[in-house]
Order: sequence, then C-alpha cells, then structure tokens
Amino acid sequence: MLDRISFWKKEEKTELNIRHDTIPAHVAIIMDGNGRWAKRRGLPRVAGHHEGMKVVKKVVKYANSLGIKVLTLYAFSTENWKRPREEVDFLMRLPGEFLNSFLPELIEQNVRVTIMGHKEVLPIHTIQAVDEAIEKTKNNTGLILNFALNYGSRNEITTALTDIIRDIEAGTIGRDAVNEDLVSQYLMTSSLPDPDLLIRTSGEVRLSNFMLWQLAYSEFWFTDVNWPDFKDEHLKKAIYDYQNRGRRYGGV
Ligand code: V07
Repeated sequence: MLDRISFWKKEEKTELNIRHDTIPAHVAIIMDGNGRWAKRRGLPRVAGHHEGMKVVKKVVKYANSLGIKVLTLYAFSTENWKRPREEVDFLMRLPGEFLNSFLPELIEQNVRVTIMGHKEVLPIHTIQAVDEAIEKTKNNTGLILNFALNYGSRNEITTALTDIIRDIEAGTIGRDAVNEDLVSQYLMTSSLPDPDLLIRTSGEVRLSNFMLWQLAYSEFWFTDVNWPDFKDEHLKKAIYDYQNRGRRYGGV
C-alpha cells in the first residue's frame, strides 16, 4: 500500500517533458466512457455526454496550443443510431450547444471546423449549426477540428469504391489509375494527413469502425480514464509515449 501511495505521489509530481519538434500532426480520439462516467455517479447517460462536451473544449484549446494541426474527434458513429431515441435526440443537440457557447472562441483561436460523415440525414438543426461553424471558420489557418459525425469507416470505404467504379464507367479515370493514393483521395479524409496518433479512452481496446484505412501506420494509445475525466495531462502523456516509440512503417 505504501508503495502504491508513493508511486501515485511520484506520478503526480513528475513533469513530463514533451519535445516541440515532433508533435504529432494529426491526433484522432475515440471519446469513450461518457455513459460509464455518468452511471458511476448515479446520473443519466446524457449527463456524461454533456460533461464530455465540456472536455472537448479544453482539449481543443490545449491541442491548438501544442501546435497539433488536425484533431479528429469521433462524436457520433453510424452505429449510434441504435441507441434509445431520447439519447440520440440529446446527442444531436450537442453540436448546436457546443457551437453556441464556443464558436466565437474557435474563430478567435484561428480554428477551422470540418465534418467527416454523412451530414444529410442529421436533424436540420444539427446541420444548420454545423454548416454555420464550417462557413465561419473556413478561412482559418490554425488547428483543423474535424468532427466525425454519423461516420463509419466501412461505409466510407464502400462509398469510395462505388464512386471509383462510377468514375471508371464514366471514363473520368482509367482502371489502371486505381492504387492506394487514388483510394485515399476518395475517402472523407482526402485533404487530411493520416493520423499519427490514435487515442481511445475508457479501457476499450477496439477500433469500432473508426478510420480503418487511415490508421494503418498510426500509434495507438489507450487509457482506462473515462472521457469526462480526460485532462490536458493525459494528452501530454499520450504525446510523450508517442515520441518515445519508434515508428518504422514496416521497415527496420
Ligand atoms: C458530442 C461530447 C463528447 C463526447 C462524445 C459524445 C458526446 C462535441 C460535438 C460537436 C460536433 C460537431 C460540431 C461541434 C461539436 C459533439 C456529438 C456528441 C454528436 F460541429 N461534442 N459532441 N457532437 N459528445
């Protein structure tokens, strides 16, 4: 027990030094454990989602201050429609609430908001909130805050395939043009670099249909911390660990 306490104290005191020349350009996060966080406190699941939204604001500011170029956040998956109706309704109000309270600050911080996923089927109020943020931040040159909203990777890859076939049949591209680069260009991330670092919170160790193609060479970092408890220090530790691993892309 004494060991545990002294270890914890040590952990609390130790200042991690991350290098500023090798900050990952693109960090992607699966923000899991919001429902679990709420349940532990005897609160409804939606209270966890709301708390999680507040954490997004803090992490965006910290990521931007570190010089991260792209932050992709898994906000709503194509599978999340299976959740209870009231929970889905609540989730669909979060983009609006987030932007109502935070868009001026995003603009001031030079953040550009983008969306990855099928927007058309979202409630009209969600589309309007998101479109306004995209429009008002489109010329910003700082952090790209890319929300995966109604996103699923297999769906993304399938759509890319059908689009490629359509363009081959129309004669806009030749069959011999199909290679890895071309496939990348047909994905929803065509204008973004692949993530360098994937973070998933709350102890689950799965990809859950998130960026299957793009994460081929990324470093994965998992933590038991629930998303509402995620702090700047956790992101710092993830980057620290990332910087102390050797990425070889299959080489030696
Ligand atoms: C959502 C909060 C974070 C934890 C994970 C689930 C709940 C921010 C947004 C958002 C999305 C688009 C946008 C601005 C903000 C959001 C959903 C859920 C559906 F342009 N957080 N957050 N969207 N959660």
